[in-house]
Amino acid sequence: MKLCRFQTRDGEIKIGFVSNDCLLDLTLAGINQMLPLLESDNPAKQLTQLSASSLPRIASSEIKLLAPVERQEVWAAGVTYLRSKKARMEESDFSATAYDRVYAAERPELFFKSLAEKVVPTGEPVGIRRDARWSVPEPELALVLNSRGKVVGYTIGNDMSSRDIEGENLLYLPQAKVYERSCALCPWITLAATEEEARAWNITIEIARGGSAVFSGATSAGQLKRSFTELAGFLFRSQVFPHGAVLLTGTGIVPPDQFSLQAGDTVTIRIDGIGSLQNPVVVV
Ligand code: DO4
Ligand code: MG
Repeated sequence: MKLCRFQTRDGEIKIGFVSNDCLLDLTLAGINQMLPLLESDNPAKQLTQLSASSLPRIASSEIKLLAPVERQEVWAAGVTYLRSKKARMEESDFSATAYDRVYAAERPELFFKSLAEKVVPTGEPVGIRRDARWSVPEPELALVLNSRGKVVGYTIGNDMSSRDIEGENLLYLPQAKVYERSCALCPWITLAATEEEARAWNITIEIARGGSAVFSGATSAGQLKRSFTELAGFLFRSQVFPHGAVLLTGTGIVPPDQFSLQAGDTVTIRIDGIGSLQNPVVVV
């Protein structure tokens, strides 16, 4: 069961619901925003109680899919897969112990990634910094959390990163991670999946240049070292999110060191159980 936000040809923003492979407009059911729905402990139950047959079907050619965030802050966890720890320790002698320690520590690395209004939807360009030499996408399973820190759904995030800036000095992390067009989210929020089900999903990425694949990689969400409740619990410690939050859970796929994104590349990320996120790349 999936939810989305979409824009009609006359500019209206609406909430959609995928039922039996059909996209249904939830306006007639009185649902004009995602947040109140995500605030209920079981949005999927609320949606199954709707009479889907009475809701208008939407043709995907008639609408533009938006990022599935309204006022949520987007945060990210880091160094949660062995692959990410290894790559980062190689990228920086200077910070290698910090990555090693945080992978093993009780407290995870969590950092602010984006305001909702800055999130890039599928189809629109993600950015590589003009002052970076080494830029990569990070394909990540993202947890959709309500204001009580409960995981109510899942989406796909791309935590675009400047590896040379991060590698030069860990204090530059906010510049390596938070810049124009550095965060993209898939349009779909999958509801009603347990942590056990979500950990069985495969995560894949393909980067195309001039019509050919220049990098592809895969992992499983099951390789994530920390539990979803652990990550959400730390994010909500001494912190409030009145509109909920989206938490990217870290990357388990890192391209080889000689690879850097270029303007004109296309990044496609897929996660079983959710769908796909595809963005061209521009220099910002
Ligand atoms: O420590 C830097 C960021 C790590 C990260 O974004 C990841 O592992 O996905
Ligand atoms: Mg990341």
